[in-house]
Amino acid sequence: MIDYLQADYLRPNALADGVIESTYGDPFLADDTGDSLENVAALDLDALYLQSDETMLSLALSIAGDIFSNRGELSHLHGYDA
Ligand SMILES: [Ca+2]
Repeated sequence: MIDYLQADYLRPNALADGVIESTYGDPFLADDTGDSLENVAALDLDALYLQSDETMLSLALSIAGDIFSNRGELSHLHGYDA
């Protein structure tokens, strides 16, 4: 039996809440919008943010569309245009 639930995982200090915190600063990468695969806005990367410390690398991204508007089609929402 793998006892992964008892592992002492590192956890971020701030839980993801859908808001890109100011601590991320300026985007590491900014991308044009309107250039996604099959014009699916939920796949259209707008910006990628990174921050790190001694133990963690965190990333956040903004996309042009509403990823939740594509419920039922989420099986293909794993590619980005960057
Ligand atoms: Ca884009």
